Amino acid sequence: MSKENISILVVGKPNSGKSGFFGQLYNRLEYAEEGNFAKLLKTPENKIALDKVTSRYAEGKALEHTPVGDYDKIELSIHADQKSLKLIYPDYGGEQINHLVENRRLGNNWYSAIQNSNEWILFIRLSDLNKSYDPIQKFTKIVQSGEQKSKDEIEEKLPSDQAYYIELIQMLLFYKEIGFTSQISNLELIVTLTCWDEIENKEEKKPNELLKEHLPLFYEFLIQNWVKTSLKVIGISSQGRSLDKNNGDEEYLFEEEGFIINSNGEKNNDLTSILKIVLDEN
Ligand SMILES: Nc1nc2c(ncn2[C@@H]2O[C@H](COP(=O)(O)OP(=O)(O)OP(=O)(O)O)[C@@H](O)[C@H]2O)c(=O)[nH]1
Ligand SMILES: [Mg+2]
Repeated sequence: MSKENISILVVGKPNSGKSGFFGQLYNRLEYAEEGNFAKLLKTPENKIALDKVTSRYAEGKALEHTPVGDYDKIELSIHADQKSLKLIYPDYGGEQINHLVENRRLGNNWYSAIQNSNEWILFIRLSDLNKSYDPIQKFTKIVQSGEQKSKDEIEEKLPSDQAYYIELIQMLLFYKEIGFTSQISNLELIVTLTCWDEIENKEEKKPNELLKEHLPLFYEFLIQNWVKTSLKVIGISSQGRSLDKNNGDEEYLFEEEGFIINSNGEKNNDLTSILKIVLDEN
């Protein structure tokens, strides 16, 4: 793929760390330090969501869920290694992504964001897997509500995380009008394991090994359908560590927190180095 005019679409379920990532990346780009890999090209038109992140982190507090329909689209125009990149996040709260998988429907804004993108970043928070589709929880709810359903009917409504992500990618590819006749090489996919700080038993493991361990079917789906060089798996922790929603941590310095783990498992404290990965420069 030509690495000019890169337009990256960031996609992730609710609670996967999207707002935190954009807020922290924006801060690093805006107040770029000397050695940082990338800089902000222009101030984004819509900064409300980004400023909200900064003010929560300034108080040392965890972020609130992005209300559905609260924002339009966040777009960061970036300059990195003499190239222009655009990072796009159609932010309506991650429910829009659930909506796409559950109803196979997509709003117009999403449609054009998918059409105009030539690179995707998919956020997956491993520590959050199975929560929204926890079979026991759903079964308990059905029993409590007194609904009479057969076992098959119940199981039908329980897409596993693996099925969810496969379906999501298939839906996005459908709207991008890319088929499976040959392995995909013209659309780069960066699977990003978010909130890396809270992943357990990760010592010595590379991001792709963790993805394979936690979502083996989805991993297999990806490596079968993507050309090796167009698929990357990395890790990120934009917040750096856990915070509480109500009790602010006075010692938390958001300017110094956050890191990236590249596909070789190497850590970099410069959050803007994610763009180095996008540009295939590490
Ligand atoms: N431990 C840890 N927590 C994080 C990190 N990034 C975000 N969080 C927390 O995880 C929760 C979800 O993060 P958000 O960035 O709001 O996630 P989102 O994808 O925007 O979620 P929606 O707005 O619901 O779609 C918040 O409480 C954050 O404070 C991280 O790197 N590490
Ligand atoms: Mg959000």
